[in-house]
Amino acid sequence: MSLAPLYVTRPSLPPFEEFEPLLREVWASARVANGGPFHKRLEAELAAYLDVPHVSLFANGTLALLVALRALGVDGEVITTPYSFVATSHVLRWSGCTPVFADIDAHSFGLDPVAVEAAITPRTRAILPVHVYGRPCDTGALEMLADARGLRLIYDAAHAFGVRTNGGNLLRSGHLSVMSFHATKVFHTFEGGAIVCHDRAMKEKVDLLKNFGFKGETEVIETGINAKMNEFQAAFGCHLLGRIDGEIAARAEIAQRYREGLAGISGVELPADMAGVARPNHAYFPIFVKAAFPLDRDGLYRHLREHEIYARRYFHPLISDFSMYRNASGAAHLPFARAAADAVLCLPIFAGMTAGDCERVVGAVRAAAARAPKVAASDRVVPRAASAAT
Ligand code: T4K
Repeated sequence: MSLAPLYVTRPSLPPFEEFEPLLREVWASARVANGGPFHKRLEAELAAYLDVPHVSLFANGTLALLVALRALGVDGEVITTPYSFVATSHVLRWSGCTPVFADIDAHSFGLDPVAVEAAITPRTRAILPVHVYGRPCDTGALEMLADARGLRLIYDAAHAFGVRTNGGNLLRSGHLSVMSFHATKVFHTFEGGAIVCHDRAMKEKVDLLKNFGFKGETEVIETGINAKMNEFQAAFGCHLLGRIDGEIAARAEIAQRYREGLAGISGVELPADMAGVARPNHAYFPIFVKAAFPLDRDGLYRHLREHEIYARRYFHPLISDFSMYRNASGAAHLPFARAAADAVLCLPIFAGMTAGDCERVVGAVRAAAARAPKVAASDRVVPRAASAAT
């Protein structure tokens, strides 16, 4: 009997009939783009939900990052992480900036402030860290560093929707935070993104930049771009936002089942909970496959695929290993990032996953764990040293 494929994630899509009235409302209004009523409503509702002063919606997170850099006038060198989705570095190159890689710390998987400080040169203008998997970076240390050295601090918060911390709001750190609302994210608008702004002046600037730089009907005052979210996406966002706490709670249940099911497997490490996080968002469920496991990480990845379980190696290869970044400053020495990239496997997690799905994944990992060390997987096992980057 063939099993249904189990993907690393599935977008939350509430029953279509529930969304249909909003869809009809947009259709009937004939206001489908350029800051219509749902766009305004979602910005306001997100600002309230996330407890931030202002939110500006975008067509996707990548464009939002580009606009954030432009809004802060960032040029020169920008210190960033190699352990992320490639968009984090690409936006720097698209903006004419020079990415400089610094290592991550092995707990948060975010930029290590000590490594960042060591990478600062007279040409450094900004720091672009990522809250990987929704795990907060050391925002206090990064903020102190940025302040002391007069640097812009822009957070790639693509994974951080709905994370609640004890004291202080993650999205209020730094100069700007940028979110992704891609279908693979905890909260999504199919494609989409947002910039969190701390004051009205910045919100106005960002709004202007995402709309070609128009101020009013006939004046253009910035070299803007078209990065606006449309009304269908915004309407869907309003709908999903009403259910988001339930979605995150469902993910928390899956995460707990995984933790119980995977406990005690030699060679499978789970990241420790982060102190100071009152509510994680369970955006991803990374495990780290270490030497004590009978298969290497790629062996387990393939073993799961044979069982129609499509785990993903987020983030392998490191961005600094892609050909266009290999010669970037800092790319040669990133030991913690490399160790994480070589061992990580993100297991399926999404709100619609059942307990049975979870058992299926745990069962497949346990079956692999029961194999004789480095033998049973025969020719499917790539020896550790020869593991191919894919
Ligand atoms: N910064 C960070 C740290 C990011 O992670 C990202 C995006 C960005 C910036 C840029 O934000 P955006 O411009 O994308 O808003 C995915 C996403 O495309 C990407 O948004 C995300 N990060 C990245 C981590 O993952 P892929 O190439 O791995 O996605 P894909 O198409 O292989 O999808 C993964 C699985 O999800 C599929 O196997 C099946 C499932 N899926 C996916 C889609 C799109 C569905 O079931 N339905 C769907 O519609 O990049």
